[in-house]
Amino acid sequence: MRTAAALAALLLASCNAQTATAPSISVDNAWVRATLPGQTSSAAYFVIANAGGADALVSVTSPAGDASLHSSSMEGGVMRMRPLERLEVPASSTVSLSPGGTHLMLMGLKAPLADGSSVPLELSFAKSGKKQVVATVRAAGGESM
Ligand SMILES: [Cu+2]
Repeated sequence: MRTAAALAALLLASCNAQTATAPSISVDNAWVRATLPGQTSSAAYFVIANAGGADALVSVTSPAGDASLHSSSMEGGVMRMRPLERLEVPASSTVSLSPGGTHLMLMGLKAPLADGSSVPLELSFAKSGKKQVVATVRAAGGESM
């Protein structure tokens, strides 16, 4: 119930924020966690900066595997991940995907992701259209996704 209420508030906020100003989106610091032997999923992180009007990230695809947006939250001391249908990017804001928070899940990886290699991502925004991003693969500690 709390989630539904929060989502409703978010949708309302994004409607109110809608103006004639076009969004101005840039995506930086994209990286993907390197896989451990036998691991077929990973997560990608990046920072979306918006210097214009409100937009939303609606989907992501990658040739590396099946990409989907997830949110993470602590519930009773357990980290839970949930699929996210869209990620709102409010006007004049910066939205960060980072370990322990919102992330891009990569499942069914076709090949292991080695430290130093790169993974292409195609981000689709509701208003700004598609953006190509290259994420660097980094070996990172055992923190949660
Ligand atoms: Cu996830």
